[in-house]
Amino acid sequence: MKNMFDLTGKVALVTGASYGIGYAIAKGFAGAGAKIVFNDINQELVDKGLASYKADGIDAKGYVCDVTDEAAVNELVAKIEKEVGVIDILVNNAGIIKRIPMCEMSAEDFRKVIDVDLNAPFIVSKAVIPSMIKKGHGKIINICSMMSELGRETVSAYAAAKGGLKMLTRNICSEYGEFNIQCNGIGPGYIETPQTAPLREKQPDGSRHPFDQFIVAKTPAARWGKPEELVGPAVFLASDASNFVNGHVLYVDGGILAYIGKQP
Ligand code: NAP
Ligand code: GCO
Repeated sequence: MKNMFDLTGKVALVTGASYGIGYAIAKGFAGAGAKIVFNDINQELVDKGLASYKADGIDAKGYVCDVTDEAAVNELVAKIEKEVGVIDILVNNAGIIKRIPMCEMSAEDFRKVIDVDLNAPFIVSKAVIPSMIKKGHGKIINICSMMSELGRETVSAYAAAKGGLKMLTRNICSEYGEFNIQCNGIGPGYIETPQTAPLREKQPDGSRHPFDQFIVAKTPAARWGKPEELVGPAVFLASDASNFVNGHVLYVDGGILAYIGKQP
């Protein structure tokens, strides 16, 4: 069983992995034996990530790269292949969210979210697939969302992107499965990271944020998830244990998608 989940000898690129979900997944991959490579949008974040990986005893390599810049991504992949090796596992994790009511959102802001959360996974996947085909195997994991399935107020761009990312996942599966490339998604529920910090802020009177209370009532586990709880599913989808799993989105949500919500 252990060999089935072993990532020894594999090169894993996790985008936007200086902290948050990407960092937790990369740390978990390292624990399973993978060589970790990550990028982030600026040197300060890359340095912050490198310090964290080092403190955790992980010899990661970090690069500055904006995942929406196709030329920069192609240069990044070529540099990784030269300095580390062919990428065996790609996690399209980098992402942003803008919480703005749709009719107040500018088209520019809408496009920015689509660019990072949907166009970038296309760009990075397109950059790594040719070498995966030559090598005879590859794993691509797209970090989707509850919003790949559900909408809510103020997240129109994010939901459109994450819904598209679910279908991009299925299409990469369809187009490249014959080359022994498995492309799956992970759909985290509500996870405690900087991205969701505004939704969990204590109120001036010390009470919990209304959205925090709402999510706890909507989640059978009655709590937010932790980034570390995505590691097991990610290692599964990155390992030989999932060689016949393709085009699937694995929701790691404490049961939200199965539950109507606790009666007030
Ligand atoms: P996060 O804390 O905001 O981290 C996202 C990372 O991506 C940051 O390091 C960010 O750098 C980086 N990034 C953003 N734009 C980038 C770009 N253009 N190029 C390179 N790196 C870029 O987010 P998170 O909560 O860890 O979420 C990670 C992924 O999980 C995202 O795709 C998110 O949509 C998804 N997700 C999160 C949750 C949740 O509850 N937290 C649930 C479901 C899905 P900066 O600091 O410069 O922005
Ligand atoms: C929001 C949250 C969510 C989470 C995640 C849920 O504003 O609703 O940010 O979108 O980030 O995507 O799966």
